[in-house]
Amino acid sequence: MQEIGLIGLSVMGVNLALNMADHGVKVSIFNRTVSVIDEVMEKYDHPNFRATYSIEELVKSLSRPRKIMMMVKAGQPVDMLIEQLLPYLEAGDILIDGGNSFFKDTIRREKYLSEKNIFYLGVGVSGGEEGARRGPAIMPGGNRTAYQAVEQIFENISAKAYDEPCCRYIGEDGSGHYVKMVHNGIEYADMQLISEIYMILKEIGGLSNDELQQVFAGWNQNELESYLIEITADIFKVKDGDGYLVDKILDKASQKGTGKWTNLEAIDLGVDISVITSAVNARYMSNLKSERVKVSEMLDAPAKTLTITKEELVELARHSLYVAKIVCYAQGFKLLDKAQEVYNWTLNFDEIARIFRGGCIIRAKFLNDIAAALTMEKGVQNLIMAHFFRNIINQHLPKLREIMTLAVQSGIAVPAMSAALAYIDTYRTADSGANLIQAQRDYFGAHTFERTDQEGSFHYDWTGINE
Ligand code: NBP
Repeated sequence: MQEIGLIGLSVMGVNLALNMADHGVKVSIFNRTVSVIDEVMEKYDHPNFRATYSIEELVKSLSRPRKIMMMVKAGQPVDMLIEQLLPYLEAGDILIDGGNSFFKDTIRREKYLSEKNIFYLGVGVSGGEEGARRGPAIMPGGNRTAYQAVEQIFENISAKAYDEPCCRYIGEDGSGHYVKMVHNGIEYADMQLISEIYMILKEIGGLSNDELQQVFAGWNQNELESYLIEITADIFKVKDGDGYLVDKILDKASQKGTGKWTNLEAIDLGVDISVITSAVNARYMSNLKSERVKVSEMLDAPAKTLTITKEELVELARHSLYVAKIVCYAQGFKLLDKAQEVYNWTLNFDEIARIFRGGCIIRAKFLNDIAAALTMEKGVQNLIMAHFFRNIINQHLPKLREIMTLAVQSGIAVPAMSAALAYIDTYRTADSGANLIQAQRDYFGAHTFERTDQEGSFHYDWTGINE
């Protein structure tokens, strides 16, 4: 009998199946378009694969309790597949959704299947094609006991960071998919921050692609070391004809929706994730290419002025990017913190940081520091308050201010960087301007206000002041 069934043989499914098979797991494979099954068998011919040509055949090929992983397009396909599988499943079987499903769908499906005594695991998988093949980061959510039946397989196939598997049980029902969603939100923000720094260096500093390649390769040797910085350095190497490929790529960024989910969710929960929000907005704006071209001819741009040396600009950029990245991860963890309260999960933040250290798109050296800070200062309300990070922010914040000034004076759009700076300034402001907002609310709507010098709720008859 086979140990696990995998349905959905597109990019992620095939590579995860191969990864499992390479780790000695006997995998039954199935795909809705059955010709794909033969193509996969022909191309890979793995001794641990068994091709099955119907849902029934797939289920019957598996040892009990059956473990079936779905790697299909998120949304309706998952619900349809569940209904197709249900007639063949028995109590105790374990159905796993490894796609990017919306966590509320996962909560609903888990409840629906648990009423039928079928376990449902919502598992976030990150790392794209290469990750799936060589070792992804895995974020499993659902019934803990059921998870133990697949824990060994998932830990074996996952990426390893510092000899630890990048796979830890996250929590109940939709928590694994939630953490994956927040991971993707951070990913959007991280990419936007890098792209803003690229524009500053290119437009204000006048750095060539060769110079940019060297800068990013150099940064990948220090505190900024990460997958996204590494691939950015690689991108600047690629020539195309007489120029570089990067310069010929249309500046319209696509998205599949997980960044939008993160933002909608943060708004619902009342958590400020402004860096992630700016990143999603920047992608929307990037798609207004023809309008942007028109407006570029209507509105004057300021002269780009570099008042420091190129080397100094690169150093400012390095430290500013680091501070902005800290804010973006801090916002992501703040959202997770609120989510555990709202959805009744117990999330282990240092473990989540450890998962992110390998296999996934946001893997970065400084996740070690995040994990260490969250371990040493358990319960810290915000990563920014942790000793290690507050020291870095205090040290480098003036550089972020300086580079923002340069960008603003030169008319370079830096929405995510400035959101990071604004978040810090808002967060470190003991006395904000919200007293005035409360006064306005009370003025036009009698919404009442609290006072700093007295307990209770107050209303003032503002309309009487001009009589
Ligand atoms: P896709 O997201 O492109 O989905 C294609 C697969 O879904 C095919 O196997 C297709 O079968 C199957 N499928 C569809 Br569409 N509708 C179906 C239905 N009603 N019943 C059964 N199967 C159906 O594949 P992917 O890019 O490999 O991603 C798989 C999952 O992993 C997604 O949820 C994705 O968001 C997530 N993910 C992707 C990445 C990535 O880098 N691509 C990374 C992390 C997570 P067919 O061949 O018959 O059309």
